[in-house]
Amino acid sequence: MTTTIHLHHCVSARSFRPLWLLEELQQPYELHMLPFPPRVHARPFLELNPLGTVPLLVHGGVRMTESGAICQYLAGLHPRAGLDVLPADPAYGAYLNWLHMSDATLTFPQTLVLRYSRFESAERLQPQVVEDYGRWFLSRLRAVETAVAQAETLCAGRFTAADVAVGYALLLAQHLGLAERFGPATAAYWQRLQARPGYQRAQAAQHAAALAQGVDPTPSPDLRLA
Ligand SMILES: N[C@@H](CCC(=O)N[C@@H](CS)C(=O)NCC(=O)O)C(=O)O
Repeated sequence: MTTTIHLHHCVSARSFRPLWLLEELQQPYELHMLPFPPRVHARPFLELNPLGTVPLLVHGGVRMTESGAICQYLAGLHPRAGLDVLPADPAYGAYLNWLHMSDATLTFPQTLVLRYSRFESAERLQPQVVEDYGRWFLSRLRAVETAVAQAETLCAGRFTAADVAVGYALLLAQHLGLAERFGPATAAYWQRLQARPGYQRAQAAQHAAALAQGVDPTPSPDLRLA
């Protein structure tokens, strides 16, 4: 008997990374939708994850809360799907670098944009922080622009979990109104990612699960354009 994968998720939050990867892998899972932020609107979730953050992935005795690590874990469990890059592959280092860069370097400045444009009370909003960290994010996208100007995907000459992890930063940038400032190669790459059936299935899955579980299916006001 296979062990069920449980993914705790908020619409269009970082937990979209593992959701998208599960759809690319075409593996079964149970999706548990939460209102955003769960810390405020779903207090019992704190018993499962004291941080109150999503994703939370539970797979038998395995419990994970970092979206990049979950992508690596799931891709590694299903090597025949080809979304993983093995240590013997010359692209292994680049693969790990993109997986880690996706959150530590790319989503991190976006979090400051979110916080100081949406999360804080009116008197604590910081337009200068929003502009500075928006620009910082865009300058860090130069790594992506350079890579996808030369190839269809980030590494290994094929679509991997790294494209899912970095692709989510592009989705969040779109919600933040930063996508118009993508370089041409990044904009074309983002179009290719959105055209993937796995990406579209993940979007459809979160929408259907939100409706079925009584959660607002639109991204939280904190995650979409004001
Ligand atoms: N580094 C973690 C960050 C997880 C995280 O901060 N998730 C956000 C959603 S995008 C969250 O749950 N925020 C709610 C909160 O901080 O209360 C990851 O990549 O998964």
